[in-house]
This record gives sequence, structure tokens and C-alpha cells, in this order.
Amino acid sequence: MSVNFSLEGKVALVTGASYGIGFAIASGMAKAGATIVFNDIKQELVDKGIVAYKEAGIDAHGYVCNVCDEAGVNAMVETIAKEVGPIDILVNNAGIIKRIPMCDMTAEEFRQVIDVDLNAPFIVSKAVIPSMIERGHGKIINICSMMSELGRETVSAYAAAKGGLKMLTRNICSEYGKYNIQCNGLGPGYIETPQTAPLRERQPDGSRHPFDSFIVAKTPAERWLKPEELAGPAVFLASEASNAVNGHILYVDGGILAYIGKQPE
Ligand code: NAP
Ligand code: GCO
Repeated sequence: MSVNFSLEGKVALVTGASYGIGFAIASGMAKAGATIVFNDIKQELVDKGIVAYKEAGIDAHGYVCNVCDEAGVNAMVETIAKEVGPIDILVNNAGIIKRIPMCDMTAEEFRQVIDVDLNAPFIVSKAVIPSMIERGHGKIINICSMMSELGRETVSAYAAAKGGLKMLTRNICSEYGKYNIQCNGLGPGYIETPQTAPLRERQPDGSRHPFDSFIVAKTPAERWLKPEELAGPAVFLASEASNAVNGHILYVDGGILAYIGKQPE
């Protein structure tokens, strides 16, 4: 029995993929044969993303769309179907974080994080599922987090969203698995991207950021992970090789969730 990791002939939409984790996942999917479609809020970032994909040898299709805007998302999905083809693979990657102590966070700030990190995956998934049902197959990959399982100071909204995203993943699996739609989560550990750059900034005296040292001590590999290390697991979840995997959160964390942490010397 051949195991099919190929994404040839598939159209993959990766949201918020001008750079960062989304860009790395989309690039990996392109190497596996997928046609890449991505969106970003700003035209300038979409343009930069298209250049970056081209430099990587990928002819990606870019669209300006705020994933929180249901009408805009529905219009984008329709346009993609006409201009590129119906979406076979959706990666709900777009996300934000606000690192604010909960009691200092306004309800509006909390809502903004929930809107992008949880409501938007609902909106975009809802936009693509009908076509997946019609065509008898579909793959949805929700980008979860260590905060789908763990909390920490200052990330209450983000953890609530990512915990909810884990359960949205399981519910899409439950409700649409009968249509041969697989919905799984990918849970990155701590990845070197712009989103975590503030946690890795050198201190004024040139020493490592305390959080940087903390994460290195919490990761068995004793390092931050690279965005490119998420591509293989994403291709697996997007391919026919994972057709029997559904409602699963695949943690790509270097072992953080398995490890109590390095004993301080
Ligand atoms: P990032 O560098 O901040 O990139 C996030 C991307 O999402 C950007 O392209 C951003 O576009 C886009 N975006 C944000 N809000 C959007 C909206 N409303 N509509 C459309 N696009 C939007 O983040 P990242 O580190 O690559 O993270 C990507 C995903 O992985 C997120 O869901 C994050 O929560 C998750 N994650 C990250 C890590 C990590 O350690 N980095 C670990 C676990 C999970 P703009 O630049 O225009 O805002
Ligand atoms: C933080 C980080 C994390 C990562 C990621 C970990 O402030 O703790 O931003 O939340 O983004 O989600 O998996």
C-alpha cells in the first residue's frame, strides 16, 4: 500500500501567510505539490508575500482580506474558487496575541484576540466546508498552541482562544467527518517568528531575555524551533496519508508538553 503525502492538484488556502509560520507551512505544502493561496490584511504585505513566495520558486495567489470580516471572507473564498479553484486544504493560521495581565486588559482587547484567533477560524471554516462536502473531501488544519493546553501570565485571551480552537477542531471533526473532511490542529511550541520576537530580544546588557532562557530550559532540545519545522507535520495533515486522523491536535513543540523543565544549575 503506497502512503500518499502528495498534495498535487490540491488548492491550499493558508490565512495570514505573508510571513512567519503561515509562510513556512505554505512553502512546505507547495513543495508537496499544492497550489498556494494566502491572504493578509494589508495589500503591501500581500505584495511582499507574493515576492517572497516567488523568490522561493512558488507562484502563490495573494488576496487582501481580514479573516474577521465574514462577508469579506465569503467573497474571497468565492473569488478563489473562480480564479484558482475550490479550496481543498484550509490552514487557519492568521492570529494575534496581546500580552497584558488579565486585570489590566480591557474587554475590547480580549474580544480582539478572540475575534482573530477563534471567531475567524469559525468564519473561514464555515466558508469552505460546503464546497468540501460537495466534492467529497477536505482538510482543515487549525494552528493551535502550547496555550491550547497550558496557561501563563499575560496571555489570558490568547489561551482562551487557542483552547477554544482545540475544541472547535474536535467539533468540526465530529460534525463533518462523515463527509470525508478531516479537521486537525497543529500545536507549535515556541517558534522564532515576529510574534515571539519580543520574548527573545537581547537585554540592554547583552544578556538573553529571561523568557528566552526560560523556554530553552522548558524545551528538551534546548532551543527555539524554526517555522520550517512545522512544514512536514502540516503536509502530513493536509495529505491523504492522514485521512484516518481526525480531531487530533498534533503538537510540534520539541517535547515541551512532555517535559517538566531543566533543573536550574
Ligand atoms: P505572526 O508572525 O504575528 O504572523 C501572523 C500573521 O497573521 C501575519 O501575517 C498577520 O498579518 C496575520 N493576521 C493577523 N491578523 C489577521 C487578520 N485579522 N486577517 C488576516 N491576517 C491576519 O505570527 P506567527 O508566529 O507566524 O503565528 C502564526 C500562527 O501560529 C498564529 O495563529 C499564532 O497564534 C500561532 N502560533 C505561533 C507560535 C509561535 O511561537 N510563533 C506558537 C504557537 C502558535 P499582519 O502582519 O498584517 O498583522
Ligand atoms: C507567549 C508566546 C506563545 C506562543 C505560542 C506557544 O507569549 O507565550 O507568544 O503563546 O506564541 O502560542 O505555543
